[in-house]
Amino acid sequence: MKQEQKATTGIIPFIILCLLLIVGGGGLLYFWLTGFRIGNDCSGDGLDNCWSYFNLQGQMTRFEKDKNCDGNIDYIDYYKFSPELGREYVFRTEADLDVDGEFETVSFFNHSEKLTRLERDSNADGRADVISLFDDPEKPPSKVMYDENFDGKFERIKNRSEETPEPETTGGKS
Ligand SMILES: [Ca+2]
Ligand SMILES: [Ca+2]
Ligand SMILES: [Ca+2]
Ligand SMILES: [Ca+2]
Repeated sequence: MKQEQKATTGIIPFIILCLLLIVGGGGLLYFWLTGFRIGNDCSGDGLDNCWSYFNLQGQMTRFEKDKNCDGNIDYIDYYKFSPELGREYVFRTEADLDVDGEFETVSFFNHSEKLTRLERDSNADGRADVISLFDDPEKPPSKVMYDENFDGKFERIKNRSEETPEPETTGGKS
């Protein structure tokens, strides 16, 4: 009987230790998944309206901003660490330019943080309907695709090089 009691009392600290490990591990997992964030007052009104997110390695993963200070985030930069560059770089930006709560404008950047692709959801159905591709950010887009009837298919495609109209094709030799 006495031996049994001893065994039980010995098990309780072990259970507590396990629980602490689970809670601590859960906390670490939470930080690993969500990272930690630092708020900043970018507008000078005394309230935080910019937030930087970091992962456990201390690398920046996201930067959020409430540009018009209405309490809702309307601009997000996504960062990725590049071992070649030895630092984080912005590879994607989402913006709610018309501040209606929907991030309708998405920009994609290459390793040199140059714009390569711009997507716009103009009818707020959650699907991009104008896609612009850039080979040189200094120049107008090399290709623009339009989904004018919002069915998910891009029926109109405009190439920058297509300044001259395509030669007319005839239905066949007569
Ligand atoms: Ca806002
Ligand atoms: Ca919007
Ligand atoms: Ca759309
Ligand atoms: Ca379409």
